[in-house]
Amino acid sequence: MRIGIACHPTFGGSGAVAADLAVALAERGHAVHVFSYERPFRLHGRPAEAVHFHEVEVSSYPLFKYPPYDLALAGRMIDVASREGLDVIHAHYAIPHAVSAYLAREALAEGRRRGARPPRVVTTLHGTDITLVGSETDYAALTRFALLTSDAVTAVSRYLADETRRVYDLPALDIQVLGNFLGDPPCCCSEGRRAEARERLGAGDRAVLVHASNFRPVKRVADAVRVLARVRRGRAGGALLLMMGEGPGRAEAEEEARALDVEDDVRFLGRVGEVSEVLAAADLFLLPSQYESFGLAALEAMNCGVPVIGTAAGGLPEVVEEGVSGHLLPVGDVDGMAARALALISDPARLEAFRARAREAVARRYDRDRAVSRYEALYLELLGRGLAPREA
Ligand code: GMT
Repeated sequence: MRIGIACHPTFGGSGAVAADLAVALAERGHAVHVFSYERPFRLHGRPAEAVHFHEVEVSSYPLFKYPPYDLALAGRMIDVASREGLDVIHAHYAIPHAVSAYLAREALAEGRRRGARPPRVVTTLHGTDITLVGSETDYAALTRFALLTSDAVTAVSRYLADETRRVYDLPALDIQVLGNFLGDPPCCCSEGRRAEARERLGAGDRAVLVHASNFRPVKRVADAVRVLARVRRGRAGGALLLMMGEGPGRAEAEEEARALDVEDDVRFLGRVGEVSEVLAAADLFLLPSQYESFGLAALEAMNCGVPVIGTAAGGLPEVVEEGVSGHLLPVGDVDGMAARALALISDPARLEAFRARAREAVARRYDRDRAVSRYEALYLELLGRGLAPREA
């Protein structure tokens, strides 16, 4: 198949999943074209011929105070589809990708008279494209339209599928739940790797807690600092919190660390290209989010055998099993999170059991090959189905 994938290129789960899917599909022999305004970070270091990357350039004509990226993206899709004959355009994160893909498909449908077949549009919802950006702004009507006119819609969790139907009042909308997966995840579980990482990161005797996110308000990063302060107080050897990522919540988290007098035990590492190099040192992963549609960061931690202390919100309970691969507490319950964390790290046998079960859950439920096959099957089904009902 000839597959186009549109995604946000920045650090973040949707771009990571889209790029990993692109690589996996290319490995299976498909011609894969990725569209974005810059090369997604997960494609860095991949040979250019493995996945064709198309940078979307936005015209800077002086008339445009806001150059129209969405139209430029649609135009690039049309251009590539006209030359390469795309079978499918897969939009990751509804805004603006699903709308641009719709425009491209409609424009290309015009070319059918000359024998070309317009691509099928698959939209994958990742979370805030529905729960925040899509539903609470002027984008809502267009997001709803994009959902209705996509040839297939997928969501990364049951929670997100249900939430989409509820928010947009589309109770019968067909949404396939296709969970995320990890692209060629490195192994970070050996004792040697753990000792090396703890030494490199200066952990000493301290328990190591790790957080990774884009530090947006929904992540509640200051709660991670509050949990660290409580764990540190409750444990003789102390505790260290390693914060990976950047974003608007960083200043608040730094302020909280100062206010709680734990600055020496909270380290902000900024964006980290290979998170497993930090996760290798971790005892626990903290994800105190307001909600997560899925929580790819939790999956990465579990893959490294790091149990998750998080919130029972959104789709996170579909990924982290309470009492098995971690503990999920009510949003904001930092005392509860700290108590669970302390109980786990002070019981090495129990911690080890959680570690093993976290790794096992990733291998059993989030297998890369199986996840990629499900997307592949969806594309094939759409192509075999003939024209979408709307066009029949
Ligand atoms: O919306 C965001 O904060 C970013 C978005 C992304 O692009 O990383 O995250 C969402 O998609 C991820 C990949 O499917 C999920 O793992 C995250 O849970 C989800 N974020 C939220 O729901 C807050």
